[in-house]
Amino acid sequence: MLQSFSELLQKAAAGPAYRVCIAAAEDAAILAAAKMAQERGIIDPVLVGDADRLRALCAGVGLEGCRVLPCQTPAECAAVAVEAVRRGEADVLMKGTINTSDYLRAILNRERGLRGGSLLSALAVYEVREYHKLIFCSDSGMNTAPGLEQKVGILNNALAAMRRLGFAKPKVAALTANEMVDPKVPATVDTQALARMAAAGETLPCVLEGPIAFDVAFDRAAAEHKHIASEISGDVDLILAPNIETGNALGKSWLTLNKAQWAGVILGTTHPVVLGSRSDTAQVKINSIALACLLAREGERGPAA
Ligand code: COD
Repeated sequence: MLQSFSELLQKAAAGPAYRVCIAAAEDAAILAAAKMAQERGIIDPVLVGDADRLRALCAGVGLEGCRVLPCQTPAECAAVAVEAVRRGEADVLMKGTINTSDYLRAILNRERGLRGGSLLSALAVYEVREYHKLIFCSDSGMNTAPGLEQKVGILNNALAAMRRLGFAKPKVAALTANEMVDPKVPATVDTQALARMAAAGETLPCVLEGPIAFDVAFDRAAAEHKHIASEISGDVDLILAPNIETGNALGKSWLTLNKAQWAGVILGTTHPVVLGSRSDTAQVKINSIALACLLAREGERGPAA
């Protein structure tokens, strides 16, 4: 079971170098991350963007020997990078200095995208100092207001990815504002349905509780105080967010106020896809690259038993 980002980087470095195609790569932090990942033997970067600017920026960070695919606009960069992955000229797609929605639209393109035939979803992983293990969270980056069917897809995508990382039966908090099922609060009805489906074995294996509020999910004393019997309280692996705002704000609060680290990927695609934020540090970008590469490698080994 993956415990930390340092372990993630070690594991990714122990495997083959993947050709990572970066859409709109003209950014010093991205190229610094690409160089770090190249030096560790994790990736062989392919850069998409303005060739002159890329050459100057690569010289600035000491990144050498990369293939460059010249492009001008961010939308063009996304399309060219996706096409390079589709043609087998790269193994992994990575977001550069491009708006997330534009990047996702290139991936979702029916004829020329990387759709895998089912729901695509974003998975984020956080290393928060005050918590004893990694926290996975989905979906805080792609599906904005998922209904029950989409939530099942988001859950199964996350569980399949976590399985590849050694989590056989993750503890899942299907997050809401409290523990009461109330028809006027649709998220509580959805989480109750999800808990029933998980208990009946209708999802990939997990221990899912919901509706459950954040304090009960992460603080056993809060659960005891509220007289809530919980198998997951204080030991959650995965947060299933009711909507994009909740997951996104939760993650960003850890990053800004707790100096947490994170990694982000898109799941359900035909090829591994890195999803990060333009404001991420080089260290965070390399975490995301390593996560996508490790998931790719474990996926090539076939589904976990
Ligand atoms: N999985 C599979 N197919 C999908 C998905 C999905 N998650 N989302 C949309 N589709 C398909 C639809 O079925 C349809 O065929 C086509 O794609 C277009 O669907 P729309 O019209 O709903 O999609 P768009 O293009 O308007 O928006 C899709 C985005 C993913 C771009 C949009 O939902 C979005 O911007 N999401 C939030 C991104 C974001 O801001 N993240 C936070 C910052 S990290």
